[in-house]
Amino acid sequence: SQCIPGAAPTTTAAPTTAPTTAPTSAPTTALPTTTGGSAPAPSGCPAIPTNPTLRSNTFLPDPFTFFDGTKVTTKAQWDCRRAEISSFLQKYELGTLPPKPSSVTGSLSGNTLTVNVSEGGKSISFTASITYPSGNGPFPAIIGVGGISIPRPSNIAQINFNNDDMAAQVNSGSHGTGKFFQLYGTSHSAGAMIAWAWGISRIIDVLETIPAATSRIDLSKLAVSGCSRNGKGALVAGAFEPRIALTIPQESGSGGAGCWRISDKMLQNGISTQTASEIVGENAWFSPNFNQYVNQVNNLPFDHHLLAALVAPRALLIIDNTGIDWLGPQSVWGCMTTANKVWKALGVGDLMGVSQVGNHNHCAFPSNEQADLSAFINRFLLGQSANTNILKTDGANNVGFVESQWVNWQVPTLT
Ligand code: MCU
Repeated sequence: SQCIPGAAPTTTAAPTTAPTTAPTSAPTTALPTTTGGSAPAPSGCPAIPTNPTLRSNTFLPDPFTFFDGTKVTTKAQWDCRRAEISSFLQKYELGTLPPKPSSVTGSLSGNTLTVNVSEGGKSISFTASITYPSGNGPFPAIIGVGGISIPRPSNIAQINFNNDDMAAQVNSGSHGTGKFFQLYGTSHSAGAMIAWAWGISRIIDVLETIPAATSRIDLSKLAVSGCSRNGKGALVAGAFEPRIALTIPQESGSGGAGCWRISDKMLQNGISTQTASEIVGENAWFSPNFNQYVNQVNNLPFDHHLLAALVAPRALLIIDNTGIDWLGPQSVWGCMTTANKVWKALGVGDLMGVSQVGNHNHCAFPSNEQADLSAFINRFLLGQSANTNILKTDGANNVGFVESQWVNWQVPTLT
């Protein structure tokens, strides 16, 4: 099955269309439409380079230095740097996240939320089913990307987002298939994951039009989760949708909580793990634009520690599995503990956690991660106090991540 990691496809049909000439530098101009549909760059930010000359960096790129070399020393500058990272992730890897369309309407009937979107003379509709606790609420809710594989606390609602309906993920030929592409055209740059993030944002748009007494959903207490491929999607949704308070990607592996650079190194070291080069031949999660970078990931001006960092200062809990090489546990541990440095710099290190344990099947939530999950849910969805200072792996001795080989920058205290 394509959902059993470890069984790497025998053909790795990664396009090898690396540019034959170095990209040329271009004047810098602001790029408001690619800084993230619902999180545009604050005013006063330096212009984001639209076509920067990429340069090789074998380290995980410094979160605290703009592409032009300017250091990030304040929280306000981080908001600008965040917009730059968002722009680069869209441009090189995920595809463009369209802004909120001109018309988004909908309604709730029973447990079914209907979303109607029109843009540029085209329209789509889709539905999401909601599972409610008993009672009147309003309840916190977990948006499930294709469902969830974490236990749902009985006092929390679940909003089921049918991500495959929005953008298909059957194989690498799925690009252009799904409702997102009916609206924006089959040649839109979006990979499936950014299209899913767009769809989740539209669900929240519609819920915002319904009084909480009717929707029974507390929109200040939204989480997103999903496992494996859908965990990759949960991370992207949390990164690009600031109305989500808590992001919980589960066993998302390479392309999610793993860093491309570290996964490449793992494969070079003989570990059978998924890399960028493999992943674009397997599925349509990324923009077709990404294909030209998968064999030169050191040239990317980001890695996935910076995808995760887009969630900051909101809460993020990485649920992971040390037992499956294909997921890249070393990559995930190194990538996400590095991401945590951004929360630390913002003075909120305990809003981002990692819980990584093995000895369980893929997407089978193990009971020895329950306390970590409950701490994050209790604090960020239920408003209780809980210790969320959690960076733990049961692979500490074999995980093999040597920070000095990956991090060549300092962590400032942003003022
Ligand atoms: C971890 O997510 C994926 C992985 O990227 C794929 O290579 C594998 O085929 O399937 C995993 C998955 O989604 O399993 C359900």
